[in-house]
Amino acid sequence: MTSYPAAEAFTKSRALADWVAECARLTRPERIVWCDGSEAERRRLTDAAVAAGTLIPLSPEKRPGCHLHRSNPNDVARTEEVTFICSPAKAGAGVTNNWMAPDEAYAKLGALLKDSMARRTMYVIPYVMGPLGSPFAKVGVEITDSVYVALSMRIMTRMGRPALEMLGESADFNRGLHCTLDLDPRKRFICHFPQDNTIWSVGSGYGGNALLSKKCFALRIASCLARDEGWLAEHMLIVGIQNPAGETRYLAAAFPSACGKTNLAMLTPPPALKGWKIFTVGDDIAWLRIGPDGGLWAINPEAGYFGVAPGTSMKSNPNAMRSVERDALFTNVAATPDGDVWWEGMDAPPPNGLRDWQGRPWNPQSGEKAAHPNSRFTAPMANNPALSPHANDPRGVPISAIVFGGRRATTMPLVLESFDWTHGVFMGATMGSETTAAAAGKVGVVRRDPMAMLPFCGYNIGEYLGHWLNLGKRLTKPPRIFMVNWFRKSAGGDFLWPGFGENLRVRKWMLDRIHNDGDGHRTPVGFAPDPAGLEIAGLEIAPEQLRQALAIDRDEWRHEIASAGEFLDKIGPTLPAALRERHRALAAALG
Ligand code: OXD
Ligand code: MN
Repeated sequence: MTSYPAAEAFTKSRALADWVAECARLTRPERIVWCDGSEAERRRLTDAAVAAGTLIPLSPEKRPGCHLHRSNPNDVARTEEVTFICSPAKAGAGVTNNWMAPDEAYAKLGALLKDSMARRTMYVIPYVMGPLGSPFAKVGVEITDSVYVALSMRIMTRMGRPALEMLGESADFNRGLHCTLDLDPRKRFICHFPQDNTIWSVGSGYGGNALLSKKCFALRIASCLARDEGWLAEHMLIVGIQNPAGETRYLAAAFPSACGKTNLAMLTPPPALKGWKIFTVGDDIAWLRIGPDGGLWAINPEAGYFGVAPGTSMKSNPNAMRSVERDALFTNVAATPDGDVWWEGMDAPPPNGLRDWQGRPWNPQSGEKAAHPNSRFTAPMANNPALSPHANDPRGVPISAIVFGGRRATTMPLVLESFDWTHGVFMGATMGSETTAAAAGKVGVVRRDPMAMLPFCGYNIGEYLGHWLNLGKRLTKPPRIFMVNWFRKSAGGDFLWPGFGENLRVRKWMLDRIHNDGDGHRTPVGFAPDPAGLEIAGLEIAPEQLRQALAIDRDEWRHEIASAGEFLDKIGPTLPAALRERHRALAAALG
């Protein structure tokens, strides 16, 4: 008979003690470890992970406090096809989610979880999403058999004792049960039970599937809590922009994966825009609430970055490179012989003697990537030189503008401002990104991804859009809503806009529109900048190229609105009538 430490030594919450005991009865771990978030615990867990071969220490000179993790090659990304919303009724999950009946999911995963932690350690990880003391903040507890998850949660959340203090005697916490099992993909399921504030995840150790604080809690479950409590949980970065006069305004921006969200959150201003500064509040998730002033306020619920490594360099994102200099965890990147890491798109050419993400000797003739295309870094946000002084502010930051963006080679101009909140919601609801040449045979096909939440909205997408519209009615000082596209191409296939740090020029236009009545003209599809209204001093761009980047082509837009309409049709009866109406009006305006 196994004896476990008494839960009362760690928590005053009867509900938490009971739930941990229930999970232990189901999974039968050899040991239970309650994580306190201390430095001593970090050392203990790291030593255990190194001894087990889960983590490989990197050079203390080159990457102090950093480790490399190699995952099972079959377990390298989020698995949307086995991710389920287990709401009581199928309609609750809507057309964009997979649904499984809650009883069926509990039974199916319960059978897999039975005795699954035998001869293993169960880590109990209490954590807070949001700044400590913030009215936005929420407690979660993840139970896992993975030391990699425990160490990652330490970076990504405010983990340990503060969470138990915040919870006190309450039963109000997210219950996340995770077990790696044997990583057989046939036994991989990520199930969400919004009605129970519960997540069960089995068969994967990958970040988005296994760090339950992130996509599972802070987006899928939190979007349901937000619907019920009157706020928003969004797949958005939050960034502060300080002008030369020292005034800082904040934007929240939603982009689908692989559209440069982390880069935009950490952008370095171009030399020509002297005196401008950028501050990162968050790079992936925003929780937004109506503030006492009637405006929208946002926090980043996370405490770290789980960023895509390939393509990150001193040129594309120096602040990210600085963030991974120490105390970072790398997953599935390549390893150099002197204990450093490497990935495609890093500044230096690949050194000799490289090992690829699976630990195999690699050279440029190997014919495969050295780092997995979805290899990641996990780094504390405190490492970011551009971290906002308000990243830990319990009040959050006031949002001046919401930005939606995708990867579009055609149609979408560099920037557009919506006519009003409802039109902005329409823009977000119908936003899309084009598939790239990598997705066989489907170049240029637009995948609609409403508010970049397609894989992350925990309930019916039509109701979600209705929730956005209702929230707008309660805002007396609503942020303005914009749409951007950094990826438009010329007929010859070249990008029309230089991107990266130069994107600050577009944000400057937005802020001018909001705060100084900046220039812009009305088009059938939104307000657009006059070419002279966009600050281009110090930028080498031919007037014709800029004209093309900003152009609104009626034929392209007729096609766009028809295709957006097909998507709205798929949502079915829960689609708010106001969005259907906007669609009709736009189609009519385009003739
Ligand atoms: C994502 C991520 O997949 O942030 O969007 O990891
Ligand atoms: Mn993301």
